[in-house]
Amino acid sequence: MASPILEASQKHPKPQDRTFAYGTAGSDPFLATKRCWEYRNLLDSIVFRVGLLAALRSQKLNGKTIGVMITASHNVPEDNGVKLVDPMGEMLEASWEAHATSLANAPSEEELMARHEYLISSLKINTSTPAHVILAKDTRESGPALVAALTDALTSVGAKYDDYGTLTTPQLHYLVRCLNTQHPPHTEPYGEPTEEGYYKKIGSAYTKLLQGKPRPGPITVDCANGVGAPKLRALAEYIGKEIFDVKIVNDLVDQPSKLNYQCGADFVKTQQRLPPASQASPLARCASLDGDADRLIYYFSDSDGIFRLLDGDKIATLVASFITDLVKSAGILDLRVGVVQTAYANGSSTAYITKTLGLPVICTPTGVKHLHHAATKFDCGVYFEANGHGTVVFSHAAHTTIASHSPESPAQASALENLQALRALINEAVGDALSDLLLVEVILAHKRWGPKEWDSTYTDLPNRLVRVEVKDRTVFKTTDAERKLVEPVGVQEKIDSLVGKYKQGRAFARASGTEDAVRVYSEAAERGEAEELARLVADVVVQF
Ligand code: 16G
Ligand code: MG
Repeated sequence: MASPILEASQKHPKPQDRTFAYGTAGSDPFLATKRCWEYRNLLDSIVFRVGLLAALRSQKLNGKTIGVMITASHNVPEDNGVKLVDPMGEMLEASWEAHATSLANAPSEEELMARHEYLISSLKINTSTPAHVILAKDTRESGPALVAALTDALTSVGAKYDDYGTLTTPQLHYLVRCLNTQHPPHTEPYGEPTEEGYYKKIGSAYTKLLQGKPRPGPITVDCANGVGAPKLRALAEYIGKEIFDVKIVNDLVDQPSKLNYQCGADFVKTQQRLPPASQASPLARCASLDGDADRLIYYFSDSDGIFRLLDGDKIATLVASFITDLVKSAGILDLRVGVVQTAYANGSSTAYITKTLGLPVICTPTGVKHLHHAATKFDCGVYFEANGHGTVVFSHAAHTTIASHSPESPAQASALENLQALRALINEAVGDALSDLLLVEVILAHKRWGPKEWDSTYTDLPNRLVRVEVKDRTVFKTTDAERKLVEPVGVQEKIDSLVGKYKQGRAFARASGTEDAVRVYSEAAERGEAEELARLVADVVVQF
């Protein structure tokens, strides 16, 4: 009798002549994102095979719950992709990315069976351990068919699964962590493992943190016509309009072709302008989420109607300064607060963190998993990519201190209570646009700042990002957190000599992890110079 896995996998054949990679170049943990007209061919087999891997991962970890999210984030509506979530709500352990790639690329069903067997034996997996997987998808049209491929795989290996329907990516991360931390004393419970529990946890923390503070004025949030729209609405209903007066724009989830179209965090960050639907008055706070609500960008129009972006760097500095103040005010002396950034962080933000806030900064390669990992080196590690993905992670020592510190004055007691509520508000598992939105709103209320005061903490250096098409991007090899090229030999010297000609000049080139191109970033004291520098570096890069 044919094995159930073999039978099921025959319904999801891999297209020949394609090679897939999980977590390429340390960037997106999408196995592949592809156009709709061919998605059935491309992603169907991948998602099926990711299902097999998710079950193995759960079994390897003694039946812990693993998450699978079907989404292509900020990408065009026709794309789709898949991400795996590890038990504490973090991204799949790096060493397993190769296993995902191996299964996804098995050229035939027989080879797939062989590779599956090989993983079982080499990883010493006990296949009689019950596997548990939870899954969700964003609002894309291709989602339901991909969920069917996934559940076919899970059924074929006898894994138990729960389909949570449509969720934001961070909500799925939250649920995975809740489900795996339900049994104290060995783990600290993260929250109630339901969507409602998510709103309750962050909504009540927000309400608590706003007690006695000025009521934040209205905020306009562009939800990229994606899953963030209904979920933000549910959260806002839970909190109540008196203290969370949110106007939701770009919420057309029933029109899938509108997803991320002329809206969303990526649009605003790259175009540096308001999404057409967000017509807010001067100095009014606006924010944008991306298609799966794990990125957040703020912005506003100043009194002259000029667009001002408050990106991930501005969010990181705001959060780091607030936490530092709270820790001090609570009378806690021994918690190390630090910030993690990538090479894309504006030089002014890095200078502000080190010189004005007096905090350490770590720079890592692009890709959330690198930042997250580095942030765990601090007691309170604040990490954000300039594109708006980020959160704060607290060490075990920080948890214990915040939970058990004895305040010596009413002021210390109140700061400590705020720190405790802040921990509930922050989704430590992963960058979460909804939780980050509430976090920023709380901090602005505490500081009694509008967007203008926030913006004026430091001035971004003019910068430019260009995408350069090259023959083979894999020849570009970097070091020093992607800030320097080691190959092709000699290119870095050329970049250095160009950079040296500009006041406050800085530039780097790195191969994209998600697109077939090299990205060039530049900064300089004047806008025209930053643009010229980017162009000249691009001219060097394009020759390869
Ligand atoms: C992905 C990454 C993001 C990174 C971007 C860089 C995750 C969840 N997302 O979107 O962090 O900034 O890729 O793309 O890791 P690039 O390599 O094409 O420049
Ligand atoms: Mg995203």
